Order: sequence, then C-alpha cells, then structure tokens
Amino acid sequence: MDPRIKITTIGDSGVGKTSILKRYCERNVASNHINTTPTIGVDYGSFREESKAGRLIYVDLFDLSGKDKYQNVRKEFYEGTDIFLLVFDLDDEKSFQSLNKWLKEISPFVNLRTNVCLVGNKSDIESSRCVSAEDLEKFVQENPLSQQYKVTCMYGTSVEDMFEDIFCRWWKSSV
Ligand SMILES: Nc1nc2c(ncn2[C@@H]2O[C@H](COP(=O)(O)OP(=O)(O)O)[C@@H](O)[C@H]2O)c(=O)[nH]1
Ligand SMILES: [Mg+2]
Repeated sequence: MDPRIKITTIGDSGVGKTSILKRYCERNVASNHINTTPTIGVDYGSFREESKAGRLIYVDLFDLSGKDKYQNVRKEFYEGTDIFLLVFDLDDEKSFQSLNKWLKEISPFVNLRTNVCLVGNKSDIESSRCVSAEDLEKFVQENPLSQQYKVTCMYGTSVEDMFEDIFCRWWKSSV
C-alpha cells in the first residue's frame, strides 16, 4: 500500500481543526497555548512518521476552512482523501448538529477505503458540555464512522495519542 496518506479536516468554523493540527505538528513545543487565525480557504502541512518497527508513512494534511463561502474551495481538496477528521466542539451543540451536513458534503469522495474519524474537541470544557453521551452514541451507531476520539488542544497528549492510533491502524491495515 502507498505509504503516503492524505488527511483532511472538516467541521464547522471554530471547532478547533487548525488547533488540532497545530497541536500535533508542534508537539515538541512546550506550550499550553496555541494561537490560530481563521483559516482562509486551506492550510497545508506535510510530515513523515515512523512506526516503532521502522515503517514509514508520509502524511499530507489539508486543513480546510469550515465557512460556507469556501465550499467550492473545499471540494477541490476532498478527492483522494484517505482519512477525514470530522471535527465538532463538545461544547457547541450547533457544531454537533452540523455533522450530517458535513458527511453529506464529503459523501461523493468517500469509498470503501476511506476512513471517517469523528473527533470531539475541547474535552477540557466540562462544565458547559452540551453534547450528551447518548446523542453522541446514537450518531456513532447511525453513521459509518471508522473511529471516534475525544481530544483537547489545551493540554496533555490526547491529540498526539489520536494521531498515533490513526497511524497504527493504518500500518496494521497495510501489512
Ligand atoms: N477550550 C478549548 N479551546 C480550544 C480548543 N481547541 C481550539 N480552541 C479554541 O477555539 C477557537 C477556534 O479554533 P481554531 O483551531 O481556529 O478552529 P477552526 O476554525 O476549526 O480551525 C480558538 O480560539 C482556539 O483557541 C480546545 O481543545 N479547548
Ligand atoms: Mg481553521
């Protein structure tokens, strides 16, 4: 299998897509604060990962703006995506309600080999969490998702752990 994978982020504006990618790409930087500016159309990153067994993977990462006006721009980048990160904000009900709209938008670009991973971000905000575990479970049951993750960009290693899990699964599926 091609050791190059394309990962594309989708989800409403403000859910933390850029923060997740920055948190991962800058994981060696000791900081609990990440500055992001609203994504204009698309941001792109590329990096190389190596498994403990020495296997390589080259990752092309497309961070797309969730704003309506960039819908046509986004469609130019969906083709050939291996893994979609479908991101919502655990603290923002509206971003959860939008998930179906996002699945519909990417559906022409999803085939049997495509993974769609659901990512609930901002797990650090406990007090006002408005997406219930039941609603989340129901959504997961009703939709063809490969995995689901809960992460926070504020501290800890949840984002790093998520990418590690994604890459491990990829290596396993390509033996
Ligand atoms: N509390 C909290 N805020 C976050 C987290 N991730 C991102 N944010 C904030 O959410 C806002 C939008 O983030 P951004 O990455 O630009 O969202 P995007 O529009 O989806 O790319 C920024 O103010 C971030 O600092 C998180 O895990 N926890
Ligand atoms: Mg962004």
